[in-house]
Amino acid sequence: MPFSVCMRDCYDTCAMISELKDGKLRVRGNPEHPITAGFLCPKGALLPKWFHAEDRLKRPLVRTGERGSGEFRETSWEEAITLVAKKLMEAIEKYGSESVLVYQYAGDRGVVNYAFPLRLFHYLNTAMLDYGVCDRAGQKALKDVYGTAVGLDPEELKNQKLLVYWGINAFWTNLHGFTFAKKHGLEIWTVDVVKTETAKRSDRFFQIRPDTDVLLALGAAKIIIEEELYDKDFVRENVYGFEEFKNYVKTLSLDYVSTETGLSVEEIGTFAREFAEKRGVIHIGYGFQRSLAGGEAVRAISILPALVGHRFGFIYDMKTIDKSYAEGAFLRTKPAKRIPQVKLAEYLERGEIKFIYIYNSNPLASLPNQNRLRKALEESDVFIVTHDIFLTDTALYSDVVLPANTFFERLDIAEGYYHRYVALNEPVARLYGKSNSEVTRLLARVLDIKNPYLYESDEEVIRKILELNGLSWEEIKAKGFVKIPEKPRKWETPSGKIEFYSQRAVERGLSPFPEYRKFKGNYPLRLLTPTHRMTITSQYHNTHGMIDPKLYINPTDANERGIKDGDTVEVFNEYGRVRTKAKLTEDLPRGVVLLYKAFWPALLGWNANFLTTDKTVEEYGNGSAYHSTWVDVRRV
Ligand SMILES: Nc1nc2c(c(=O)[nH]1)N[C@H]1C(S)=C(S)[C@@H](COP(=O)(O)OP(=O)(O)OC[C@H]3O[C@@H](n4cnc5c(=O)[nH]c(N)nc54)[C@H](O)[C@@H]3O)O[C@H]1N2
Ligand SMILES: Nc1nc2c(c(=O)[nH]1)N[C@H]1C(S)=C(S)[C@@H](COP(=O)(O)OP(=O)(O)OC[C@H]3O[C@@H](n4cnc5c(=O)[nH]c(N)nc54)[C@H](O)[C@@H]3O)O[C@H]1N2
Ligand SMILES: [Mo]
Repeated sequence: MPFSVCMRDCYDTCAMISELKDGKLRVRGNPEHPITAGFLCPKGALLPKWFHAEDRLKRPLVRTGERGSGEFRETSWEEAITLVAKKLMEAIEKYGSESVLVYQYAGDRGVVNYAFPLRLFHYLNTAMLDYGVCDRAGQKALKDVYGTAVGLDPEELKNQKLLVYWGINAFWTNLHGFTFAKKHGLEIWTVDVVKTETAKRSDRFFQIRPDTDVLLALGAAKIIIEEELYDKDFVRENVYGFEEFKNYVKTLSLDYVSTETGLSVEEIGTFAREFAEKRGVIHIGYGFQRSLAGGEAVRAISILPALVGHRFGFIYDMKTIDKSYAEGAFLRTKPAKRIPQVKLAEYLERGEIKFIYIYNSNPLASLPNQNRLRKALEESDVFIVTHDIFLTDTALYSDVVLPANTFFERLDIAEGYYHRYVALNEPVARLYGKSNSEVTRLLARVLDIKNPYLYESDEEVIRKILELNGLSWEEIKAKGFVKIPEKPRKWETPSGKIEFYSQRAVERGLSPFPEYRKFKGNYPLRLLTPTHRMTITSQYHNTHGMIDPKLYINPTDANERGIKDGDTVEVFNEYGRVRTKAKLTEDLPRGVVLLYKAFWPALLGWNANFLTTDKTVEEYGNGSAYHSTWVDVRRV
């Protein structure tokens, strides 16, 4: 039976075994996989529903009505590709190659499927995307301190006592990691603003105010240092700037930390002392670093495991294989113009983009400040091509829509961002559409490009990637997955040590030590828009249908506004307004409201991103700041 890999943008990237029985797809987890361990999450179990969905796109579409009206005519692949090629060349001839942008992201984690189309755009020297929606600020922050965002191999958790989930709702977003930690008897703590399902299943929960993570981390570091609970030998040998850091936290008042975080001095003390005693490791989430305070917070948090003697005592992003061959940047003859992902609207407004090719992504659901983005698209003369499995909001705004197939219909490999395995994905059956690499080859042919790199087969690319990374094709064919071996590594910082005093941060004009900064919006309530249990960003809304569009609000905030459970409310700010039903809950502190992220506006009439800010964390690589959004709510 074919091996499959769940290719969603998810920590776990589950190894599966699939079969087609009486024309129906069946999937189950591959029991041999050490982390994903033969069981699927509630979304993964419904993958056959997604695969067989009736609303899958079957034929290419060409727009006939106003942009966004949803009026299209069906056409042949030949006509669609010829039109795309013609418009692409027109844009290049008239406005230059940098007027063309390829916009792709997280829809599918297959190495070939994700990267191969980029070869064409590199070959044409087009503008490329500078990814910033997801984990950018944390990536940069960890590079500042450790020189890498690749931390602890989670299998090492077997030898640990305490795991802190800091700003991650692992029970929903990293179920196999959560189960693995529980199975190996680790004590689990959660630090979050919201009493999440992970918090409810943890041994301790530290509920803190938004943006104050940096203070909790610095306060805990102060106690660990001043009570001499840290690993002195390790720190002496391996830390750069310890004495300066010690002086920096000396001036910090724990009463101030307590007032700001909302935790008592006693709780902060418990955190620090038990963390040191149990030599804790920290899984640093992605959610909370998508805020203006996110980069500084990750920098501060990452110091704690080093204080207690861990070389890489954090988990963040395990992406470890080199995939650059698949992407083929070597085909360029000019350095790439990079467009910050969250600033797409700004570039459209300035008329810098005339042709945009979108695949693996649904920016008209997932990008912030949708009102601005949609207006920019409506008012610009950009030609939009979207390659997707479904008629998403982004597809609805396109000039040409190309049907994609699913990962059950092609060969690929994928790695996770939580564990150190690469898994094989074999085709099970073919229903509709074409893969991302197939469309690339078609386009290259119509454009009459002769370069052989644009015609390599999926298997050739996969074999080459495995070879370049020292991994075996035979082993992956036999078992369905291979482990990426861990080599001994040093910290890739300017000093070669763990930098409590960060030289890279200083170079970017930041303080050498993480700083607490207060942010204030124009409205009284902080809006958080985290992940939902049954979707992956916008995916599965249309197929699984199990979404939750309610506005969650603390009862006191609700009472002050005369809002009762189930009332219809309007949520509004400077970016937009949306209407939905209110749900009162003590799981949220006062001053914080919550909407789950990025459902399909085309199905719901709105989503959270009609309210979110498109500001970026500039000093941390233009990372997104979705969570730095403020709103007010009124009953209607
Ligand atoms: N408010 C708010 N918004 C957020 C976030 C948040 O925390 N709050 N989180 C952000 C984060 S972390 C991320 S990563 C982004 C993700 O945002 P996106 O990159 O837009 O991700 P998805 O919504 O998963 O959309 C992926 C699309 O790819 C399509 N697709 C799947 N497989 C294939 C394939 O094989 N080929 C092709 N051509 N298409 C395919 C799917 O049908 C889907 O429409 O969203 C961000 N948006
Ligand atoms: N079920 C499901 N799984 C997913 C996804 C999905 O959409 N659904 N998306 C995938 C993607 S693209 C990503 S990037 C990952 C994200 O995975 P997670 O990191 O788990 O992402 P989030 O749910 O966005 O945020 C985690 C937590 O951060 C908290 N938070 C917000 N602000 C603060 C703060 O100031 N301080 C602290 N300490 N906490 C704060 C939120 O309350 C939330 O519980 O998940 C992946 N897995
Ligand atoms: Mo993400």
